[in-house]
Amino acid sequence: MAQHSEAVTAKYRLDYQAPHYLIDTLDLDIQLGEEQTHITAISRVRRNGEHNEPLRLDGEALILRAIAVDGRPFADYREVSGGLELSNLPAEFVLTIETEINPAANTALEGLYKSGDAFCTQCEAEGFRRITYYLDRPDILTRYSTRISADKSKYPYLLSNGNKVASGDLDGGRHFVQWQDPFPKPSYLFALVAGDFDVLRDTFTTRSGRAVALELFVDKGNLDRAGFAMESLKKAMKWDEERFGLEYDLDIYMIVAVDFFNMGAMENKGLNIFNSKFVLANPATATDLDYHGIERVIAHEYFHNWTGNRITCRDWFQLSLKEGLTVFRDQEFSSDVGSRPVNRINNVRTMRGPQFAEDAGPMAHPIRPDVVIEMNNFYTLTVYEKGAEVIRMLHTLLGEEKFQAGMRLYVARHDGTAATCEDFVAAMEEASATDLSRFRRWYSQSGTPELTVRSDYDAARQELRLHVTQHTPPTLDQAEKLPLHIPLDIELYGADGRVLPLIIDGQTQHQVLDILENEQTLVFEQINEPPVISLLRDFSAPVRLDYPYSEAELAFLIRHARNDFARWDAAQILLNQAVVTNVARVQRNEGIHFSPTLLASFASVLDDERLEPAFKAELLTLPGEGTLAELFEQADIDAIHAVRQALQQALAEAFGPSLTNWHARLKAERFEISHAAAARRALRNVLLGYLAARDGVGADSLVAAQARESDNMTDLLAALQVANAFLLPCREPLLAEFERKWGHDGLVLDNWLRLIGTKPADKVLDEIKAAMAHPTFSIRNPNRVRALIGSFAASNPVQFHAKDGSGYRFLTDQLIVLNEVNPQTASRMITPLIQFKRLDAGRKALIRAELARLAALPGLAVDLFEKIDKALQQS
Ligand code: B3K
Ligand code: ZN
Repeated sequence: MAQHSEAVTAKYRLDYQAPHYLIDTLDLDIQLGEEQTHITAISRVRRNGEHNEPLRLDGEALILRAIAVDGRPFADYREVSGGLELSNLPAEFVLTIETEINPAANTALEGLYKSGDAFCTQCEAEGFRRITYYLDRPDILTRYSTRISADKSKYPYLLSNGNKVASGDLDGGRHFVQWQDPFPKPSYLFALVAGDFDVLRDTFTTRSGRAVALELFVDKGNLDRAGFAMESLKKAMKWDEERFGLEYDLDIYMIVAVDFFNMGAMENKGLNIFNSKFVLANPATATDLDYHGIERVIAHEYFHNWTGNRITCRDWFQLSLKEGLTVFRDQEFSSDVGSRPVNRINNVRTMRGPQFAEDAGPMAHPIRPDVVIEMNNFYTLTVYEKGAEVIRMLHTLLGEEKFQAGMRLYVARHDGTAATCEDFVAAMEEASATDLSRFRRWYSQSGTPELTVRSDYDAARQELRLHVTQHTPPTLDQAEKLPLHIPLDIELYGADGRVLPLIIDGQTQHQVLDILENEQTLVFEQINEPPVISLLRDFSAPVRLDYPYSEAELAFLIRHARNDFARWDAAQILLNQAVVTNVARVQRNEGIHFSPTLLASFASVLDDERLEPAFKAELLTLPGEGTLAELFEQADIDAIHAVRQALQQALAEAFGPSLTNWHARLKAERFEISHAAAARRALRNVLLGYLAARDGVGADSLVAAQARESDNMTDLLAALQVANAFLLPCREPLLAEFERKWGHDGLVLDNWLRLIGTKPADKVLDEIKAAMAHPTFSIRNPNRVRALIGSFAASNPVQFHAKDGSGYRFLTDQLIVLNEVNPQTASRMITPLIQFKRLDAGRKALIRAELARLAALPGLAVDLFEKIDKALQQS
């Protein structure tokens, strides 16, 4: 996170060069002090090949104290921008570098910093260079030995990667611990933690019979919130053995929860560091969604031990090699241990909402980017979520068995190395004997493809012809687009709901068809009635689908499709069509109107006794306003909001007495953590929203009662969300009660901050500013900032996009502060200001003025510079 005043340099994927030097071992001696931490780094360095190149080490915000080569002071170096350059070195040597840093002043939360009373690190992507001068790139694999010393009473636990090999007391009330990591690793996986914690201990026995010690470190007093994370870890370890045949490799696995963290968690070898949000939970403090997040993130970081740590990335352009694959793995885990359709639906929601918006916006990039200024800007929905969709397409094309054969080949070939995306695809291709040449374009092409399908049924020939065209609109980073290999999963239904066989050229087809060209016609034979077509089942490719479904066909699919996802998807299309039609009506000053087919379809969903409650809850959850905005070339924020509200009310009325009956049938039971119990809560809380939509005043006492009588955070928060969304009279007293009870607890208070940030009312900025003065709020804590300011910008569209520009101005003011405090958090929060393509001219002009204000900041961080620069290039 260099400042922009230091030259901004873009790096290009194709410029990759093997390192000039290699580092075999690194011995670190870290003497911790809040304002002065002293680091001695001793590395065994080896020249890589024959050359006379200098050794260029990365370093940022370091004070250099001494350099020695082979034990003698070394003078042949110079400080260059972003590091040190050492010349005239022998072919092999021992390099000793002493540096000093100030962890207490590090509010960027990158490198070594203080989180509350503890020290911790975050080195991915390029944070290690803020600890010592080093070859801070992922293809330098080194054996680490780390000696940490600190005040013993304040920091009784001193942790690092690998195994503890020595410890002891020192003079002056200090002590030390020495760690040895047997696995060579890149610097981004280095970790250190020092502090006083409560520890939850357990063990896991691997399938080959090795006992692994599991240790979970939490702030004192939080042990009662650690159990679920530990159970999730053991579940993930077992699942990875069973489904992927991958076993843990060290004798100890540690997780530390900290309050100040820029993202979710970090997979450092043997010592994961977690945002406490993804560890701490008990029924009184965490919602079902929080529990799900913990299970998922704990698993994700664990899965990185193989896909990320044992096999890492050659360079950062290959980030999706570990992230896309690991997200795919965590999605499969969640689906195997929970509901597959519900997980798929939520992953697809992320794709169609924020990922499609990113892919259409100024930061559009392929899952393997070609050019990067600030690497931290590329931990994106595209690299992670679309990256996982690309892996999923491989899985769909090859099937589980061949996919796993590909995984085995990939691991066998690349274990212990830094690999590329191409290495992964090549292993999949070879192990499955499948031609993936065109498929590879998913790695190099950005933007969301549009798949247009038109059908014609020929009764005389008993043929159904599907005309399929694909087209990827140009993106800011790439004008020309090529046809991709798109797996299209389809099913055909007869009028009675029967599945019709797919026969092409006399051959029965598998239901996943290969679309490879810009235009293709598929001819299905022996079709003796005009069928209903279920297209892109399970979202078999990350594309936008254009097919002119009639309402009757969609109603049919909601009822008859065999696949739950397809039923949900048909319901979404039906809703989307209604929203698009009605937004146009509002713009023509005509009344909003929903068709009887739509209303009846949803009414029968509610009444359907066979539907799983969790799935029913998803079917009845309306798409968010951000996702709806993606349906329009130009999105009318206010009209979309009005139509969505009217839709919820119309559905609530269409449900008739069933709504109250179902709500009553699902009445609250004693809290239990299980998927079945969470499903009932989810459905009941969706219905509570409809009850408020139908009759706000009437629902007020029901909502207040639920809030006051609930024995768990899920039901309490659901009631508060309804009170907030419909501005019910009980909103104010309930929020005040919540603050009185939880005001001291940042993680729980985040829910309160989010309610304020998303309050759909004109004076919301006053309330947000008041909340910023709450003693538990701190601009230095990314969780607090995201909960209050981030939720306003991302999830309060009408207020954020207020026509007077007040929302834009407020966010910009906060970004100016965050630019100094924490550029990574600033850069994540700027998203709603740079994705303005779908807005009207007036709002665009207001946003441009704010971006210009930011661009002119002295000391603008490169993180923000990169995004603003691109945003201003949009038309
Ligand atoms: N690998 C980390 C993310 C690091 C982000 C650096 N800005 C967490 C994860 O994806 O598992
Ligand atoms: Zn990850």
